[in-house]
Amino acid sequence: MKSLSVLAAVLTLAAKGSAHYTWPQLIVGGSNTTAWQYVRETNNWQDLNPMVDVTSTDVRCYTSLESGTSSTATVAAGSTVGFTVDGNPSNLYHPGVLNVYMAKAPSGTDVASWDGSGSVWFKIYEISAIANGVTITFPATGLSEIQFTIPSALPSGQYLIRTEHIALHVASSYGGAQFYIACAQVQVTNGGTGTPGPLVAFPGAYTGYEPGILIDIYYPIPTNYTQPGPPVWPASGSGGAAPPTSTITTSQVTSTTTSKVTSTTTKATSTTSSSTGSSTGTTVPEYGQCGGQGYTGSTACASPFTCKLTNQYYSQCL
Ligand SMILES: [Cu+2]
Repeated sequence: MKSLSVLAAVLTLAAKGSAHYTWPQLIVGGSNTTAWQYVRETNNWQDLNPMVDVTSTDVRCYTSLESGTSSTATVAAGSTVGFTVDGNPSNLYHPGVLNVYMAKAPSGTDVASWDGSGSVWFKIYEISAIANGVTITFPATGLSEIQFTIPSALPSGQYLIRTEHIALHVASSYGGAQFYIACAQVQVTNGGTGTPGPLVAFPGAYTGYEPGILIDIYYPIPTNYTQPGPPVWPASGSGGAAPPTSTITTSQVTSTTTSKVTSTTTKATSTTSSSTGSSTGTTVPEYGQCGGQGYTGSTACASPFTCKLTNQYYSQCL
């Protein structure tokens, strides 16, 4: 009972969410650009809070309280770009899924003065969930940046690139899914002759009732997952790098096969130790992630903090 009440308290804190994240930096040519230089400053640039109303215009770029413009970066079709995650901690620590969309500014319209309205958005990249009938895992969890390819078939021109992480930890009631959104402005050069699609509008693409948005990811554990939004363009998937599914090891899956949220309190150590620690030489600062299913970073907290379990997907240095 004691462990259950402690866990409930932790989950309540997590749901209130004093710490979330944003996408301030566009990554161009492998380098991080200045925060909010090419990414439109979002409403949550200071408080980091998510957008939760998919019927709001803010589901587009989340800029209603800001200027909604930035500088425009030049990127070549076929090149790799990305976004960094900033927050407390600076990674996608909530379990959830990721989509990246683009939209072409109408000819004659400077993308810096374009709001992205209309059925103009197509998806170029996604990191979905993996449900195998026993467990569900979220490979995007814990990423401190994402990188993806501008499709080489994309025609040259000015575009918005919209990234969204849909956090699903409290998504079992309508409006519970948390959208972490940002839009960057780019000028695509050396483009191709493709016709991107299917096209969707924001708002419009989501009702909030999609099975991948209105979902209890904990119990009963979903046996399948449907990624929100249209399929990735181009259909071959050549437009995006493969999702980091290879980081899900057999031992991690095995270690969670019997888990329910209410029974994982004593499993923090086994879950984190089964992660493939890629940076075990470093210590994690206060509030940083130190464990969880799919997490591959350091599990050692900086003194005097210790690694505390939030849920099967997230342990934090406190
Ligand atoms: Cu949060």
